[in-house]
Amino acid sequence: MASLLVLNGPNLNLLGKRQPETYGTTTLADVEALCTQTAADFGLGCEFMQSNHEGALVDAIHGAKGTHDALIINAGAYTHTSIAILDAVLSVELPAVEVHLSNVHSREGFRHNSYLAKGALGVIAGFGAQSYVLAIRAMAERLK
Ligand code: CA2
Repeated sequence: MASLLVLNGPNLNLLGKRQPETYGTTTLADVEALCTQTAADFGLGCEFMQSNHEGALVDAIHGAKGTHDALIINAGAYTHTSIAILDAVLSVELPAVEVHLSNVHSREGFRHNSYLAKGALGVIAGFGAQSYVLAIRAMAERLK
């Protein structure tokens, strides 16, 4: 069975607990359950993790090689700053989709650049937790 690693970056552990006007009331545990169910619907395994630390995210991406077949990544604010995460994605040569809960392009200018996008097959943003569902669906098609 092919397997996905769904990675979440800094502050996403606060989802559903703070700033509901921006990020909604769905918790990260809800997002994990949705991802696990969606992956299973497509016959895929799913590991889900979150870290507030850039190096831990880099380590998780390295660890995915040989364990998982594809990456779904919401790198949070590191999307806009981290060449290290981009380099990690490029180094493992696994297909990756970048996801965001919010529409980063309708927000502040500093959220418009994504280093990570340069290593991603595509980017899905603005659909809340459904962004993850759409990303898993797109990846499932790619892995067929
Ligand atoms: O829209 C997204 O998914 C983001 O990746 C979320 C990041 C933000 O820096 C990106 O530009 C877009 C921020 C995640 C912060 O999550 C929180 C959730 C609840 C309360 C506070 C922060």
